[in-house]
Amino acid sequence: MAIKPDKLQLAWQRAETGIFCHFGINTYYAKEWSDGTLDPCEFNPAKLNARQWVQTAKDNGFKYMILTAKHHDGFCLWPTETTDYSVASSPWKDGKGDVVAEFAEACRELNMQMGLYLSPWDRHEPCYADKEAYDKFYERQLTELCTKYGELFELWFDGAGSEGRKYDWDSIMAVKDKYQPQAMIFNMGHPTIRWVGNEDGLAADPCNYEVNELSISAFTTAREEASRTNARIYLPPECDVAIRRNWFWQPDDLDSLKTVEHLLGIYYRSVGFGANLLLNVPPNRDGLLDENDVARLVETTAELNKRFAKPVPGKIVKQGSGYAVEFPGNIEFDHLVLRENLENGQQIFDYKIYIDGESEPFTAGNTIGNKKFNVFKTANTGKIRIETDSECANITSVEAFKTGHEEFPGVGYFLDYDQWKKKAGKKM
Ligand code: FUL
Repeated sequence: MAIKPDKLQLAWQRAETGIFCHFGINTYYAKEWSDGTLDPCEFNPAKLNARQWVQTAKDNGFKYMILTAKHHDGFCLWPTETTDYSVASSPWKDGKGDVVAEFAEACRELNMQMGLYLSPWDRHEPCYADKEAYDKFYERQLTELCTKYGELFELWFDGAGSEGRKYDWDSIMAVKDKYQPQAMIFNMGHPTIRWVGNEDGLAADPCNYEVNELSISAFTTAREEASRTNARIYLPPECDVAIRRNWFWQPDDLDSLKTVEHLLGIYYRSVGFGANLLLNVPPNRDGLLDENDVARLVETTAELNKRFAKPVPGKIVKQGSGYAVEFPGNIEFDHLVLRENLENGQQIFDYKIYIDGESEPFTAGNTIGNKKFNVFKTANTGKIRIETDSECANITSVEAFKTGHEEFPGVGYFLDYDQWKKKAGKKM
């Protein structure tokens, strides 16, 4: 029996894409990780405009955003009562500013679903060494974030640096359950969604929503139980990836800004493989998204819109474990986008697609899930047949597209990636 997702998980899966914003003290010292000793005197995003972040995400079709309220260095983007290592000790707005509040307000105004990242690992806070004291400290920080800024769509618990550390997740999760019961929980505590297992933004086929273990970070092979009972649970994956080499804005990594082809490849292999995509586009030292990153996003969106502007929906008639799909007349198409009804859990693990009357499939795959892209040499027909391994499944939509792109984008990159993955023994 497949495990059923709850309504919140389904809504999260339907959101499909989010923008990640890594911003903090690191932004001002060209660092990716810092140890909690960097002086807040450099933090001064004089032109900070969270509306620009949110409008950019919205204009490019992203449905949620996540801001690093506190990264591993412990520096807080809101004036917390738990520590003075925060914006309150910076020159920005004479220590009276609150980045989380500005972000929350922009999300509210522009109707964007908002999420926050709160690193469990804290390299500044002296009480981190005292497990019990730190659990309380962390609960207080989470309480502030859960009570002061409105409704949260997702809470991001990054496992990096926490390998082997046991937190009192029952108490920490009680804070979330009390104040933000609807928020998705990324990967730690009592997770409702999971890390895909790499930071390249890539899922794989099959893309399984049911698991009983997960990797907490890229720096350990230790796998944690997904649930305390070790039962299989429904945990759809989120694929996080940075638009450049680094997560925080850096002055010297523009050369690594991903190409349109690369970003499309990531989209095909995350959203197009049934996972969510969380693309990091970091605010710079002015407190604005970098114009180069924004321009690249806009180009990528334009290409996606061009490819997927004109769906031809198929009429679906279910026949046992198969489906007869009829288009309005003979059409040419090189992409098929399928969706499965997930209300009763994930059901399809093998499918083949045929031109009606033919015995050899022209495309095939494993899972369908929230969304599945199939890319192939241009087909020309009005009728196709889909065979699956599940009688109780329901394919809810089949859309054909003529994109003019028969090649899976970024083929070279993906071949290399697969080889790299094999070598590194990565599991996705
Ligand atoms: C990792 C962190 O160590 C990186 O700095 C970044 O935040 C990334 C999203 O997750 O685990």
